[in-house]
Amino acid sequence: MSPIESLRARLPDSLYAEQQGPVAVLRLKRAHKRNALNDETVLGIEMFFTSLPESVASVLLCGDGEHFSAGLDLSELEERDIRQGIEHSRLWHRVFEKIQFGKVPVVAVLHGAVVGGGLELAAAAHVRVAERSAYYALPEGSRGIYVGGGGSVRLPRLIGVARMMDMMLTGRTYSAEDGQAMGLTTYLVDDGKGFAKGMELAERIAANAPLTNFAVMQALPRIAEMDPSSGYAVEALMASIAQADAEAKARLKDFLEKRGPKVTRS
Ligand code: 1HE
Repeated sequence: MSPIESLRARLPDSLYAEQQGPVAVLRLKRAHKRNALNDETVLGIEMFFTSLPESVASVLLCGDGEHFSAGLDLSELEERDIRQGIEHSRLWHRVFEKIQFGKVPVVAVLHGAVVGGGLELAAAAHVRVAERSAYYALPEGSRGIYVGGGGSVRLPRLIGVARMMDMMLTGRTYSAEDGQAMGLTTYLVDDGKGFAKGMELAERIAANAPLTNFAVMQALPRIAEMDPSSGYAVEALMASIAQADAEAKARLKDFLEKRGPKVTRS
């Protein structure tokens, strides 16, 4: 059994993992419940991101069926008291941190409903691709609850406090085009084309020097939160560590000896 097959065997039925070259694909596979995220699925996501085979250099996250994810499984919400509610939210924080600050970059392909906890999950990825069918909402307000999967932290950094406030207070839905215009996604493709685009990007990411991917994932978001003078200091350290790596030296040599790729227009 290959490493990805043995990982797949440990995942719940609501998730499916496969590997294409250096890219591991994690598919939400609970379309009959619109990929709603129950505890079993959230724990499975954690297992996936903490057990990635060594040969994996990037991840593609996508969903089966008509929708990326309907968010929190509302049928599990009823019985929780305050303490259990806090623990549940902290569980999501722990798991989504393992996506954002895990081992490899994650490309999320979004389509259909990307709502509530589904949008929070998407926000933990590093690159987001939307198909035109995608739409975004935070229906927590209308359900009498509040985001609990890190949405208050990640979403304002992506779309701003004002937009998130509007979404939560008025139930506003944003279209795929809106999401693209506001920077929530950085690629917008026709329906049915998201997986191929996401795979192309994930393969490109996987071909980067591992230390560069580390720096972009781990240092960039932290530097962006620092005061500028601390940020410059950490950036200088990160830059010097990255450039001292043998992989960087080999790539620079390739370019200088006319073997490396040139930057091209898209
Ligand atoms: C669900 C869920 C769910 C669907 N939990 N079971 N999220 C929401 O408030 C979104 C709720 N869902 C919807 O608004 C709609 O289902 C969709 C727009 C996503 C899709 O509509 P549609 O017509 O394709 O599907 P459906 O008929 O509404 O649902 C199909 C089944 O999925 C149905 O179950 P069935 O047994 O009757 O077939 C639905 O009950 C089930 N289903 N969504 C449980 N979310 C860490 S805090 C995060 C807080 C949140 O995420 S709050 C936002 C929750």
